Amino acid sequence: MFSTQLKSKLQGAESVTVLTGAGISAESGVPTFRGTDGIWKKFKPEDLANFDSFIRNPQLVWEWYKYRKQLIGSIQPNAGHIALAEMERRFPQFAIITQSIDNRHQRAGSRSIYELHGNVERNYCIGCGKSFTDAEIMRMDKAPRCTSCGDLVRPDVVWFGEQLPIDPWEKSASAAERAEIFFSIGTSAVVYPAASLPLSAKRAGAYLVDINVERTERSPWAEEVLLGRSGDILPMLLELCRSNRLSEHS
Ligand code: BV8
Ligand code: ZN
Repeated sequence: MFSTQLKSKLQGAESVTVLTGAGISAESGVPTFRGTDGIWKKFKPEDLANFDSFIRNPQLVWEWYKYRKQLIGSIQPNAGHIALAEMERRFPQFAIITQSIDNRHQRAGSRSIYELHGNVERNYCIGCGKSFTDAEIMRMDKAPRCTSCGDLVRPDVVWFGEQLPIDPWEKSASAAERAEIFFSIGTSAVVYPAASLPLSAKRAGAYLVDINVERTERSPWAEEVLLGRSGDILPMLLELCRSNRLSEHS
């Protein structure tokens, strides 16, 4: 299944970078955005995940996010998340850039994570920035209001038309530049600027691997396309990474 080139790279690479999308959590039961079971099917991105819609109809947008918070809260990291958390310990430099907002990489034990599109477990007031936990939010009515200034509270996620958080973006861009191997996992690669990262990694000399159940926009650029579920493929890739690497370095 894996080329000898990838096998030798996994044995010797110093720096590996991973970009994950909604597909990494599909096997945990979280519907993806554009796949066959995609959550966008029922809704349209422009209707829900943007600031103007939120101001116009906060109840509807909060209904969608409360549904997703409940769904996400109940799911476990899958074998793919867990393999990535272990893989991080096998390389001197390893970073996960995620478009997912479900916090499952953290739950699986990964540490070096850059959240490009925020995290649905965090919420903040659009007026004074005060943060609110999910427990507080779930107790509030349809469109949660700030207990300090009375303004609307929103989920701490990046909506369409909104700029990505500067710090995770900058760290992601340099993690792409320094990668010897760049894995693009479970993403349709249609949302920018995240979708540009595999290309900048490749331009900087990375060995680009696309892992997905189907070919994507990025597949033509990839040195290797691994077709299959990330929960099946990632544990097999982990087997190919030398286990005693970090002990040599520490
Ligand atoms: C910005 C958070 C500007 C919210 C999300 C026209 C052309 C190009 C770009 C644009 C354009 N018009 C507008 C834009 C910009 C826009 C954009 O890219 N739009 C796209 C749709 C064309 N981007 C933005 O607006 C971004 N901001 O550009 O700001 C700016 C600049 C300067 C100053 C001010 C402003 C902000 C984008 C962030 C939007 N927020 N999420 C929320 O989640 O509620 S995006 C959303 O899509 C999620 O984050 C998701 O992760 C992301 C990407 O989707 P994927 O992760 O790839 O998921 P998808 O379902 O598409 O694919 C899943 C894949 O998994 C599939 O390929 C499937 O086959 C595979 N799969 C399924 N099961 C498995 C699997 N693979 C492996 N194993 C499995 N088991
Ligand atoms: Zn406030």
